[in-house]
Amino acid sequence: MPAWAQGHSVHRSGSHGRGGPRIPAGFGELSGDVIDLTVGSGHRIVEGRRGPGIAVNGSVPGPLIRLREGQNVRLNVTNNLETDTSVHWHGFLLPFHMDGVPGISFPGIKPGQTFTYEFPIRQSGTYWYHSHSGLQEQSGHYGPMIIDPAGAEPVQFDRDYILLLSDFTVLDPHFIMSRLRTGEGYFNRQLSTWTDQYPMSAEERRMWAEMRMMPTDIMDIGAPTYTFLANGRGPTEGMEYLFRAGERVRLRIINGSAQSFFNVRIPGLPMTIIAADGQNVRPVEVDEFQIGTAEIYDVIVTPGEADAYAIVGESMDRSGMALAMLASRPGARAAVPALRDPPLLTMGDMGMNHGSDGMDHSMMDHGGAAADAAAGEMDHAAMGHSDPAVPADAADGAMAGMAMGGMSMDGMMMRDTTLLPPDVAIGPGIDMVSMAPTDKMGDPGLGLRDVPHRVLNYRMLTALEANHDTREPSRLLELHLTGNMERYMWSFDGRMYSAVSDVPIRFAWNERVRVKLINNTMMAHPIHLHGMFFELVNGESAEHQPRKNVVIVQPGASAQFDLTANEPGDWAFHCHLMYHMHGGMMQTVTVVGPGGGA
Ligand SMILES: [Cu+2]
Repeated sequence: MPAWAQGHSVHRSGSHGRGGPRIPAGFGELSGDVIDLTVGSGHRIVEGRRGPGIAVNGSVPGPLIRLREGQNVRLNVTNNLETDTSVHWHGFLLPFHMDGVPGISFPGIKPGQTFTYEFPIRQSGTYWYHSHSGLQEQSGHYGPMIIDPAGAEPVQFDRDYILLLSDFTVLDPHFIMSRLRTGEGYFNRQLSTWTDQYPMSAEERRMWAEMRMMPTDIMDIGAPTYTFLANGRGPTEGMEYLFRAGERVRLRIINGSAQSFFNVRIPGLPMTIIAADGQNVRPVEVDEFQIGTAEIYDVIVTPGEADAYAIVGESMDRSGMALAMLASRPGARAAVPALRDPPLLTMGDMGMNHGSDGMDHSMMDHGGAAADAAAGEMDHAAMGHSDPAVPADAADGAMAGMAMGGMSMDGMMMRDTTLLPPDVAIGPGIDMVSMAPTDKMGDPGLGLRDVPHRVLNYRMLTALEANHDTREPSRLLELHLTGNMERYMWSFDGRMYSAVSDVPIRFAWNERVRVKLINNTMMAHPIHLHGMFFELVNGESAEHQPRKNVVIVQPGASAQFDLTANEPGDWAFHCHLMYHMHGGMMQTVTVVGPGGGA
């Protein structure tokens, strides 16, 4: 046992201290009925840069926990930090007091204390675990889990690998949070160069400035503040997976980052998606997919005769990439593609899109070659009137009409709160209201709407096994995702978690509900429900709507899921961008038990 893991003999540094022992990248494997985990702190060095570290069993990521469906597991978690910690078993069906969310499921784990989780394993697939305390995920408190099925796997494979994507910073995450609250764009390297690359009219400049945003503000934090990691290793640190030509390789890809979306591709190698958030889907072949924070996709690839293939996890803002290699021999390396041009936000991403198909074909994603054209297109296409059948003057007329309807392009633009239902709390926590949010289940995500190959979107996901409950939902619950970029306030229905932590969203026992999430912000939010799977309303039959527990709600758009409320207790429901959750975008969901109590 490394010295740092021996609680009695180790100096307990602060939870995000940069002192203490060096924490290595990569992880071992644990299995069995009793698993012992120790949370401790130290420092990490990624590509020569030293940053804070919180490790589980001495590594980042923490150990792979590999269990089998049908077993019972006891997990003893010892806290060697100076602050409280917790472990949340992401995506697990379990008794709610084993879910690991301080303040909702249990009080948390005090320094020096050991907490024992125990629950039966009722599912199979790829999952992960992470801290639900403070900002500890940013410093490395996360790890992968695999639950092997009780029966046969639905697909065959020769190799089985985990690719856990994350983001590393040398900064204390509390410093990042405070800077996000005081200076939007501080961590966005694109800001200073944007106006040079893409000339704007004075009007456009004023609109973006009034929102304290730029069209490139699609992630709160990018490189170089972040270095993107593959299994804890930076892009130059040699993460590789061995293969022989013709083998079927299963890659279990987990987005374990604090705050990053990735666009994943393997140039020269198509990927067959076989599971989403741990749940089997009908195999679907793509060349690229976007993975939001906390999402999981299992893919099968069949490498050919090439010496190596690059697995590229490009950050959504294209400021950097996580990188690993499929290698036919140790050290084999493929060419790494350059970062693509950053995508641009559009008026469609402000909920002004009138597009029909859930797709926004406006000025987005034209890349550098079309940048000049894009700037010119902004007047019309960017307003959502990209349909060439709509004459420009008609489009302008529509805009004028909307302006008369309450929207002003001046002052507090795009904040017509009369568009919100009466149960939304109107206040300084809302700086934008989507005017015409459309369902974007068919949207592959920012930066991927115009790429010249096959890209996954939620409409392509189909549950492999039929869903148990195919009842029509008996009610529609509409929830608005709301925020104030400048003050970094985030919320559901205008209420930050601190204001509603005692006022849960209640579901009756076994109630079948359709939940509609409407994004009144310009950022994509990966919304996560604990303790249950929901089914994306993506055009599939009720029997085969894909089961997930994270759904990305695109900027200015809506997304829907159906839920059978059959796991009693109190569950966290939140944006999985860690700084958004910490900034208030979280609620408690209570499922009333069959006897009437929680
Ligand atoms: Cu969010």
